Amino acid sequence: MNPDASTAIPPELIAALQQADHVVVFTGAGVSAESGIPTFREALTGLWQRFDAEDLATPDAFRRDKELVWGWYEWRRMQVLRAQPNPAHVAIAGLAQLVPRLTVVTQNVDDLHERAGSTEVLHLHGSLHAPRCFACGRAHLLPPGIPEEPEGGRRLSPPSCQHCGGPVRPGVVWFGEALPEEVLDAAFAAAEACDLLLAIGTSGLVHPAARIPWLAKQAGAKVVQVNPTATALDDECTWTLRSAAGAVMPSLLSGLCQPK
Ligand code: BV8
Ligand code: ZN
Repeated sequence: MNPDASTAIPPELIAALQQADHVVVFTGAGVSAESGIPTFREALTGLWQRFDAEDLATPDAFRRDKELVWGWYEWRRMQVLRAQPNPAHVAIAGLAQLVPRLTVVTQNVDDLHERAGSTEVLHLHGSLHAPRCFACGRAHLLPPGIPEEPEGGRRLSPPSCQHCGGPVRPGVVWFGEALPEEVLDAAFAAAEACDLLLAIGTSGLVHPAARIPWLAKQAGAKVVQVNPTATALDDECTWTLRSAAGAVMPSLLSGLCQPK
């Protein structure tokens, strides 16, 4: 049973962080929510309201209607470019200065961890900023700047690959696609080697990423969850901080800075 589902930071958690050699911070869409980036389910608003995420975030969806899918991702990329890292991203980058080693393993496709100063970041599901050709796989360089708010229905024709003329796709891992093997292996290895894993803003529904906290726990690490709502992880955690990440992560950091 989870001994402490509260927003106060248990002193034992601060002590565990002070003694940790390697911390893994595992994040989902919730860590970017306070930057104004809708979580995955919320991202289906407006034109995309009538779709399920799994209807748009798949190779078949792109084959069926590449303008609809490219329009959705360009809308999301525009939101990320307009957004700023929030106090949670900043606190996670600050935490890395206070422990011997910290690895960020994120399911998110934004670059807010990096823009907040995190340096060791593993992107399990790719990035909005790394589009590539759907046909030949070559990376595609997007024009600099923030894409204009697409007119009308937000359908956009994807650019064509300069090498083979194929359609350019978002650089994310879609449902039904394998995660990048070397990234997943590194994430699993970090989970199995760490002393403490912080799971922040994830519902823990998407596999194989959802295995990360369980691997850490099985290997003997303490697992801490930061989430305002209940998830499948609740009963597996040593501590649950029932709070928004942007509210509680700065307090965790300042607690760590107190003299031992
Ligand atoms: C694969 C990129 C095989 C795209 C994403 C085993 C069991 C069941 C299903 C499967 C399984 N194995 C595979 C599957 C199928 C599938 C899957 O997991 N389906 C789910 C829906 C059941 N998995 C796959 O298809 C994976 N591929 O397994 O391939 C294979 C192997 C070899 C060869 C070929 C194939 C690929 C999965 C990757 C999909 N791509 N993202 C894009 O972004 O468009 S996943 C996408 O959804 C996001 O990246 C995110 O990770 C995930 C969930 O989105 P959200 O719900 O928004 O976010 P999250 O879950 O993190 O929830 C938000 C949380 O934040 C909530 O709990 C909320 O309370 C909290 N919150 C809100 N505000 C705050 C907050 N917390 C803190 N502070 C706040 N302020
Ligand atoms: Zn190509």
